[in-house]
Amino acid sequence: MSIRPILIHPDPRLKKLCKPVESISPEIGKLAEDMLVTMYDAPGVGLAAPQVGVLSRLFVMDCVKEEGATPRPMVLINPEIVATSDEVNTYEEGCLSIPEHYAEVTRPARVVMRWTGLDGQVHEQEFDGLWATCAQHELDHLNGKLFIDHLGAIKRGMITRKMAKLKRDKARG
Ligand code: K2U
Ligand code: ZN
Repeated sequence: MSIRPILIHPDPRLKKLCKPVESISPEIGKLAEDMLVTMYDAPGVGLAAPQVGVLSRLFVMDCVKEEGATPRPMVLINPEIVATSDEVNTYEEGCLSIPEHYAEVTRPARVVMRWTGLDGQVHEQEFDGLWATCAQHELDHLNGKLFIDHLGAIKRGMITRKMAKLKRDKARG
C-alpha cells in the first residue's frame, strides 16, 4: 500500500474524460488500495483515480466521519447514476486537488448509483447526505469536471489564477 501524490489544479489530466475499466485486474485492486490509503491520509472522504494521475473510471469513498465509528471504505468501478431525486442539497464543497478553496454547490439530495465492485459483481445503491454529494463530486472527476465548474466564471477564474500562482511559486522553491 502506498500514498500516491495528488494532482493539483490546474492540471490538464484533471480535465480529461476517463476511460472505462476493462477488467478487475490485480493492478486495479492495488490502485484502489493505494487510493483508499491516500484518501485517509489526506484526509478526505472521497478520491477519484484521475486525482492520482490514472485516467480510469473508478473512485473510492468513505463518508463515515463519526469519531470511533466503523469506517466504510467503498470502491466504485465504472460508476453511473441511474436515478436522482428532484430534491436538492447545497453543500460547501472542497477538493483535494484544489486545496483551501471552498464554495457552495447544489446537487440532487439523493442518487441511485450502479457500479462494479472489486468482487466483479454489479452493485446498485441509493446514497443520501454527504455520501450523495461525495459520489456526485467523484463522478464529476471521472468526466473531467471539478466542483469549481459548477461556479460562475468570475469565481472559477479567480480560484484557478490563485492555484496557478501557488503552483508557479512552489516550482520556484
Ligand atoms: O474528490 C475529492 O477531492 C475528495 C473530496 C470529496 C468531497 C468534496 C466535497 C464534498 C464531499 C466530498 C474531499 O473529501 S474534500 C475534503 C472533505 C472532507 C470532509 C468532508 C467534505 C470534504
Ligand atoms: Zn475533488
